[in-house]
Amino acid sequence: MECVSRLIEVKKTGNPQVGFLSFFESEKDVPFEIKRVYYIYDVPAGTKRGMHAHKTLKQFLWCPYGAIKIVLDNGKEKKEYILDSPQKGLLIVEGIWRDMYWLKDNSVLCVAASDYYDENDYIRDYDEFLRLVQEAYWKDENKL
Ligand code: T46
Repeated sequence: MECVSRLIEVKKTGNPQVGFLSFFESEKDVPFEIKRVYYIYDVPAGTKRGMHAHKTLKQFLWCPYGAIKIVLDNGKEKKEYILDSPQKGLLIVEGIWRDMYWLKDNSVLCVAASDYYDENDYIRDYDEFLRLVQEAYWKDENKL
């Protein structure tokens, strides 16, 4: 599976009478082994989070409730996604700066990650991120 940041449709089963169930599987629907899951909640509308990139981490984001705008930036171009449906998942590969904007109160952001938490994997300084892009720290240019 090509490792490019992109939307991935999450499968669903069910019907309006009993409701729906959505699911995805590690290394099948999401192109990495999932080692960690976390979620962000009770966030007021208008909040901006993120503002960092990862050296190696790949992540899969979905919003089961509410609406969240995600802006991805590979240091050369930016692309915007709205996660506003439980069927929309967003794959973010390594070397991508991300900003997340809560569009509605209490929107929930869920994340499946390719590795355990490690603060050393974060790049939280945008100038440092741009420098690493210029130095081709990520060998394959991370397309959006
Ligand atoms: C990302 C976006 C989508 C932990 O202790 N363990 C964890 O697994 C995580 C994810 C975070 N933390 C700590 C680190 C910080 O002290 O929780 C605090 C808040 O993290 P941060 O400010 O990085 O949160 P966001 O919402 O800006 O970013 C998070 C993830 O950290 C990040 O990897 O890509 O969600």
